[in-house]
Amino acid sequence: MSIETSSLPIIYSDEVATARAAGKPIVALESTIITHGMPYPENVSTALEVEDIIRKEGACPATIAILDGVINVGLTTEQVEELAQRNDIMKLSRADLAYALVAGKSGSTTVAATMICASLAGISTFATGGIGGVHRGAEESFDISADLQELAKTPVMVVSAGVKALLDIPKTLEVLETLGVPVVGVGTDEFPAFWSRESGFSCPLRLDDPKDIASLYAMRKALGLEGGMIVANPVPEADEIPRNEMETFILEAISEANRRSVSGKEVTPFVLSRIKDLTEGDSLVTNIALVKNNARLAARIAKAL
Ligand code: PSU
Ligand code: MN
Repeated sequence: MSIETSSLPIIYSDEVATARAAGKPIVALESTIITHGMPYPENVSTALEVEDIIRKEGACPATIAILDGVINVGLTTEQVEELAQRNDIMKLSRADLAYALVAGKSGSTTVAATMICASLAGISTFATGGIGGVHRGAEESFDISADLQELAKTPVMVVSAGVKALLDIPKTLEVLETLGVPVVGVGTDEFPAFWSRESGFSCPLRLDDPKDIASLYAMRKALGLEGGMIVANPVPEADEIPRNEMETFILEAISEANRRSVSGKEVTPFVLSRIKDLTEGDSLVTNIALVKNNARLAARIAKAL
């Protein structure tokens, strides 16, 4: 533990440093999706392809992770490869981010931790797959993702395909409303359910133009409102798995998690991986498609900002 607590251990990749100096739009990307969200080698190919989509749109990608106690904003291909293959990487959120820095650990950043690091780096736009939320059965388990509180506090726009349908979607929407987090649908009146375009619940707000989304973010800042926003971008029709089809697999995966007493941070990775097996890989194909779709929109919003 040799890191001075008074100075912030943060470094930028050459690409991100150059973009910052030039005032070029930057899009943050999380790394938990690489270490805990997708299997190898799809996690690597997806991470690198998502970065390329952002570059093609004229913005700079900044994948964020903690490597040996240092916040890295922007990773090299080698660093992504290494993260994706190691199995000793912590899954970091608000509660343990500082611990990893002080203890010199390596960890991937969840939506919450990525928002914190992006905000420190002055990045306002972030693309992911789906944010964490209120788990089904939360009235017993109390399992509510720290991502929701982070959205209430940290001024970063998170582009996501709604929330994973394995969560309790109406409870998640209720908590977001309580916390004062705008949930903005793009091209839809319905809140999307990750693998499916529809959840059966409507989206509180709607804006279809990236410019308007950027204006909403600016208006919240002007009003002095803290916190971020959710930009809910449904998976493209060609890639979706319909809701009723997914529900069978979700119920099966959750009941298996309960039987095996999976809890805490392990729940989301366990259920995602079981769903992938139950769908014979189809859920992963959809997951990859929706992340790419979110990256494209995030780049457009970052440019408009
Ligand atoms: N979206 C995905 N795959 C993931 C995640 C999101 O497509 O693996 C991760 C994100 O990092 C999110 C985390 O912050 O799952 C939520 O974990 P939990 O439910 O334990 O808070
Ligand atoms: Mn949890």
